Amino acid sequence: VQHPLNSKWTLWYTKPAVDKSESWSDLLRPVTSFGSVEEFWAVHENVPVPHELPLKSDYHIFRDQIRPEWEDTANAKGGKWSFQLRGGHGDVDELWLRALLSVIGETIDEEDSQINGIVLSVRRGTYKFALWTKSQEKEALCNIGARFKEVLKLGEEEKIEFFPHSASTAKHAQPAIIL
Ligand code: M7G
Repeated sequence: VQHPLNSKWTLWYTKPAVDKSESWSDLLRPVTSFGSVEEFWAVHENVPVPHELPLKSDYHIFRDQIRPEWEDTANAKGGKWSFQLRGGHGDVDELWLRALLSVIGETIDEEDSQINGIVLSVRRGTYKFALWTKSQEKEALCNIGARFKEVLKLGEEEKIEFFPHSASTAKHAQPAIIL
């Protein structure tokens, strides 16, 4: 018996560039899709966990038919709640799994979800978690952000930041909201 998820989801992977000639679109690839709890666990057991990923790689889990890019029409008017887990601070594998389950289990926002996907970026000295939303409706964003902090087990003093995708090409984008 399979337990269907609300949506079908696709796991994408960005591999690290080996030289500067490789563009973003050369590096980003869909890996696999899943539509049930059982299929999710089968995928999870067969891909590397975050601490095994190479520097400059990303995982992206997005609803089917949405590409993990600012340009996708589903993302264009939205943005991302971003959290940086710095070295030696918490267990990245456990937090990523918690975050993932909250997204595919739709426990972050109940009806009419604002969430399009979630991204993990492996960078020098830090793991970045980013929850991508389809709009920038302030009240909804603040509720989602508060839930995201619970899922990541963050204390009062630890901050998450919301960045509209419209600002993502700016050199030093400032967060629109800090929670
Ligand atoms: P990042 O992974 O968001 O930031 O983007 P970081 O590596 O500084 O942590 C890195 C680079 O990847 C960007 O400067 C873009 O060149 C490219 N890139 C990332 N995203 C999410 C997109 C996207 O959605 N669309 C396009 N066209 N390029 C992107």
